[in-house]
Amino acid sequence: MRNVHLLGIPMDLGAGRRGVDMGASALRLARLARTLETLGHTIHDHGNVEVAPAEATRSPDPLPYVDAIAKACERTAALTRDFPNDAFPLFLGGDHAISIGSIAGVHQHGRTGVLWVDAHADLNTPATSPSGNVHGMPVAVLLGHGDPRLTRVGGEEPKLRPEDVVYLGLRAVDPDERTMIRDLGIKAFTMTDIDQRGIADVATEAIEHLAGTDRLHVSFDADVLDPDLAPGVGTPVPGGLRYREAHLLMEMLSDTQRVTSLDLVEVNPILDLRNRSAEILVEMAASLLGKKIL
Ligand SMILES: [Mn+2]
Repeated sequence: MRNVHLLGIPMDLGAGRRGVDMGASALRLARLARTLETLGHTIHDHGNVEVAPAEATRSPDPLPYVDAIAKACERTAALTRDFPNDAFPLFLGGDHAISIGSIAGVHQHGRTGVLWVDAHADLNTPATSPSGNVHGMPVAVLLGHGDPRLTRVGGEEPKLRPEDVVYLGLRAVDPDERTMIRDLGIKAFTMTDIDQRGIADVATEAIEHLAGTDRLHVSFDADVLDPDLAPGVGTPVPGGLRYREAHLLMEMLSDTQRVTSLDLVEVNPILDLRNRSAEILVEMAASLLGKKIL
């Protein structure tokens, strides 16, 4: 049983569409804490990190919200650094830029491998990004590439090594990101791999690839799920993970007993249907934290 430390980061400054700042509330309303307590875990809810509202922080910078994003991520990293070493931090986004802070924080507790479960690679830099939205950049930032105001969150050093990152569920990758995945040698499993090999086989190889790190962080973007299943996401892409594929991945990760922290990001209640997407993400967290069918 784990000491689960919840931290909300109600931020939509990295996204192109507004509303994912309400994702943390939606996940709490979907009975996240109660569900995990029922499994026997102890919940420590640290509330939400302060995030400046978009209207108050927009600047003429090419990345108009970069200072506010950096500040919220810095706060996230600092709080996480102070969690006990055996804590299981669970971060409630917010858009995916929050992972710049969450992973900078958990990395202070040991070398961290990351399973990036996402339709997108989030590997753009300001030079390559078609949109300029920071939620498309967190993996690049954590590897040490991009705007220095972001790469230095939680310390100057890169927080991740390319060999410690695995993508799962990719299906919308920009040309420059494709080049960067190849150049850096990042392990990546696309939806095509999952279609051809099955999720069990892919999950097994992903987990094996990340066997060498002290910690294992799962960064779960709601848009990895098929939009028919989870419509309440900022950037829906057809052809995503089905219900049982996603659960089996979580169950297999749980069985390894190696996962030490989790992000749940990109739930957009404005686009959702009766909080369905948040409820599915709570189910995912439960499966990752030990919920079994039998
Ligand atoms: Mn993402």
